[in-house]
Amino acid sequence: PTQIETLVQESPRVIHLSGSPAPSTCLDQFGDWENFKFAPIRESIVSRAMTKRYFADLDKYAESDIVVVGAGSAGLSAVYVLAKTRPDLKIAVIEANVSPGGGCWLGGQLFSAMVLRKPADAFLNEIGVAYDDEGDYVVVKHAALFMSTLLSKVLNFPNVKLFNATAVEDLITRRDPATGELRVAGVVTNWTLVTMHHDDHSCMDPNTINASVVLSSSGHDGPFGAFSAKRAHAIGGLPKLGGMRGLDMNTAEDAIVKGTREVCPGLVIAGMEIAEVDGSNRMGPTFGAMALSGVKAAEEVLRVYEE
Ligand code: AHZ
Repeated sequence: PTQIETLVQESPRVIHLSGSPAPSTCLDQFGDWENFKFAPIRESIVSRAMTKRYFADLDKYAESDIVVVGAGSAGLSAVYVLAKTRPDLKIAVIEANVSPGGGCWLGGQLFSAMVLRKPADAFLNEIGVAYDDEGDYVVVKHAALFMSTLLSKVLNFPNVKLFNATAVEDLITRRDPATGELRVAGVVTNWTLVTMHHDDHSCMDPNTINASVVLSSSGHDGPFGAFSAKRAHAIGGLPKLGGMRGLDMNTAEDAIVKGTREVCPGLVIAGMEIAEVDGSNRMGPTFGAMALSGVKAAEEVLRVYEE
């Protein structure tokens, strides 16, 4: 049997259907629905429960060790490795969309399954996602299973804060007075809806986060994508942009992982954003390179951080 078939055969529900005792669930704590009542609440308590934590996080993460731009598959894979390896580092993740996860909630053409070429199966084993082993590649039954598992791990780390609905709209930079070299030293952020309306509203000042290293994984070019690559190029931190090329699965995935690196001092780029920098191909609906670009990016970020 495949791994998934084995899991299904061993699942408690199947054992229950075949006559064994039902597994214990939270259902055991309910049952008297006639007398059911929630604990009391006042509306202001709910507001304060959210806002005091959010503002404490804004205060805490204004000085971060690492800022990650974009909570897609590459960025979150990197955050997983970083947060697990270095629980002492503060990692702020900035995601423009309301929902984190980027472009990998579904497989190609909105089909469910997610394909990852080997050796990316090692990352699935690490985060505990089951798959069918098809030889040179593996298949997760639903891409959302991969993303939701990864998100649940990442969000459980105490040293990670996800600021979603928040766009990075500029880079903080320093120029070395002696060499003239540009160094990325953090990010400028704003609510995404504000960022989208700078042209028709005035005086909407941004926020800032200082960091030792910025990891950008904002995806391929689009209304928001490839943000840091394009901005670094515009301000002289990157000599040229290659522009993402057409689809070629075989070459694209190796190129993305190999190309994942510090592209200018203080700025590491991972995932499809690196295709914009290097002029490498896209790969379409196969996700091994995103996971392993994230793993390599974590290594690069720590190398830069420790310099
Ligand atoms: O919302 C974006 C997405 O969730 C977010 N993002 C982009 N610009 C941002 C900004 N500030 C904050 N300025 C920003 N967030 O970055 C995330 C990128 O996720 P993604 O899944 O698009 O990128 P990835 O490189 O992790 O994975 C790309 C996977 C591929 S390959 C491919 C193809 O070959 O056609 N298409 C996709 C989606």
